[in-house]
Amino acid sequence: MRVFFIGLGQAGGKITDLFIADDMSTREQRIFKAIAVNSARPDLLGLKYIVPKDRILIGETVVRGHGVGANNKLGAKIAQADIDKILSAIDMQGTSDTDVFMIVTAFGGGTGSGSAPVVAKHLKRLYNEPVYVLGVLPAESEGNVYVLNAARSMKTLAKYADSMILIDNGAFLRPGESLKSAYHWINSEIVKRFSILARSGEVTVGGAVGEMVVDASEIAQTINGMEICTIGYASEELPRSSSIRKAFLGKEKPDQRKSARILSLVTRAAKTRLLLPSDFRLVRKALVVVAGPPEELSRDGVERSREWLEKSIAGGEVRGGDYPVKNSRYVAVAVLLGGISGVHRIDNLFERARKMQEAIATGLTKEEAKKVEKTAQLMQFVDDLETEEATAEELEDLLKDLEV
Ligand SMILES: Nc1nc2c(ncn2[C@@H]2O[C@H](COP(=O)(O)OP(=O)(O)O)[C@@H](O)[C@H]2O)c(=O)[nH]1
Ligand SMILES: [Mg+2]
Repeated sequence: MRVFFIGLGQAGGKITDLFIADDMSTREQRIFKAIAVNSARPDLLGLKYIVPKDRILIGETVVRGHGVGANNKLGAKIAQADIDKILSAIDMQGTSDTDVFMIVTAFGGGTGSGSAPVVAKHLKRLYNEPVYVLGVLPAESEGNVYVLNAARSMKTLAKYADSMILIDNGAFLRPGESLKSAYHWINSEIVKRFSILARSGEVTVGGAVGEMVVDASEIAQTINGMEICTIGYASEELPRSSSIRKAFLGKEKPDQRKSARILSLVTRAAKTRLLLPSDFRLVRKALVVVAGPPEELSRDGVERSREWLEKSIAGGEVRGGDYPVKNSRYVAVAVLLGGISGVHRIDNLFERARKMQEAIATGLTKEEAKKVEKTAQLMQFVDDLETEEATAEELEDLLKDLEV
């Protein structure tokens, strides 16, 4: 799948930069194009792989290269004012070989979250290709201004974008790890996962063509019209081959082993390794891509994984394919889930955004609103008291502590 990335704001730009780095690092033909758009000049200067002519500064007459802070209403306005600058930068690179547009942004900030709906609207107006969004949600620990930004941006994007692939910034934070120090590996994780999906079907050199490739239309069939999507991933390092190991494994049926490995990776990816934590069973469609050295790929493994997903998810529409990578020492699977419902994180985000908006409307200052919200937020970590009648065992339990 040939992708034109439009990286908006700081996080969007950094993630897009990594997609281009990833594209340059493979021996395959280049399949990614990109521009980066920002109202903050220093953020654009920090990019490494997107060439300077493809870094677009917007809102210069208004904020003079200093950014819009976390004001995404201003972000939307300056994107609208400079939309021609953005569109012509896309047009100059050429879009005749583009299968999809991918807007990449964090939802919490000002520039990216504000400009994303504006850019999506105009891309839909001008092009026939699908317009997707890779969007980073603020972590649960981040402030309410970010949360309100995210809610506004996502609500508006739902009108224009064909689908949103979501990442929760807090999803894999290890205890004690700061969010800032995790940015780089979160970004790499996003790029690694989406690249596997995009590259299956584009392998052209090296002779290793996938047995079952996944093309842009299959990805489209999985996520088009699905508001909320995400990606799961799991991988296993292959043991180094040695004559000793071969002697030990001599009696095993290798095909069965390959197939079982793939099924177990797919199960892990879907159950516990989603970029947006959610219940994989409440999903309408799915697509599996297995990447690894050609000799470790297994059609049977992909088929069994598809069957397992078909049985497990609510919708039951599942596609699958592979992506041979010569000399790779890993087998990895990426699972794209389309049409997720009942996501606690999203409901919680819109609830917090509503409260924040109400607080602002009732005339509280930002500081006061923050205090109100902080208390509400802290409360949620404390258990409620049981107000129902106690059962005999509960009562006994409670009396134990009393030492009477
Ligand atoms: N995953 C990730 N999140 C980031 C990164 N930089 C900032 N963020 C998050 O993005 C949000 C702020 O958006 P940012 O892109 O800085 O704002 P903008 O430049 O105004 O669009 C917050 O939720 C941050 O936690 C990054 O490099 N990676
Ligand atoms: Mg920032």
